[in-house]
Amino acid sequence: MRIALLGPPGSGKGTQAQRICEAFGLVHLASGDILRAVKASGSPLGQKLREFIDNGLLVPDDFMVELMRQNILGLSRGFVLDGFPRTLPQARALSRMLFENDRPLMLVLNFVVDPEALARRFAGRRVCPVCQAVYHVDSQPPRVAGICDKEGAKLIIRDDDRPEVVQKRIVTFQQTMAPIVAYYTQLGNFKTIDASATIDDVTKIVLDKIRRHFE
Ligand code: G5P
Ligand code: MG
Repeated sequence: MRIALLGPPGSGKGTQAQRICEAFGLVHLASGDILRAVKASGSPLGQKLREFIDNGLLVPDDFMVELMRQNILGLSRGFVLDGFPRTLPQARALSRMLFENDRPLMLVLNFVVDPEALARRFAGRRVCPVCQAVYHVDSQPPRVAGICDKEGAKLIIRDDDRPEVVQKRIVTFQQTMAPIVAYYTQLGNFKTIDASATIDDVTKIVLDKIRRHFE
């Protein structure tokens, strides 16, 4: 299976991608996680990326496509893309690179969440600085408050989850998503998911859609 998840910041792409990968034995490729790992390295490239990510701006397409190419083309298993593609040039470049390798994208799931639910998700999101696992203080709390279940590390609030940056990220999403949705609608294999419910309920909907698509 080769699947891509689209949806606004905070819509649950990362959370659901993790569950899809566990259910079907796929590799989770989250563009944001890959970028944050480079950012955290403190290298000159990491410093440069910080200027985009922490200000809610998109990293330039050419760089993004090359970074994801390096991560995607070495894979022998199926994958779930989370956060990529995010612009029409990225979507087209992805189609080209997968087509050249005879491994086209098989399904695109578009997560739609009402704005009030999104705001609640941002307000309570906490992440592990080591493994990037995602939690929510109410709906997906860790076993011990403030501590990652897997790493034992102290959970943090993402640098780009400050309200003013969240607002910018949502506007950026609204400005760039329509052409991608049109592109994948025209190609087919495009399904919309109402992702406003609880995490477990959304997982059921998502896994069910995937099973039906591939049966
Ligand atoms: P990212 O890292 O790709 P975004 O903005 O696309 O960031 P984000 O914020 O990571 O997306 P998400 O993954 O969609 O959100 O959501 P999540 O973290 O799983 O869930 C959010 C919260 O809601 C959590 O607390 C979770 O517990 C809860 N939750 C999840 N699912 C559900 C549910 O079903 N129900 C309920 N009730 N709760 C739920 O990108 C970051 C930056 O990197 C750069 C850009 O600068 C970007 O701003 N970047 C790129 N730039 C250019 N091109 C690209 N392709 C780029 N990719 C990243
Ligand atoms: Mg994410």
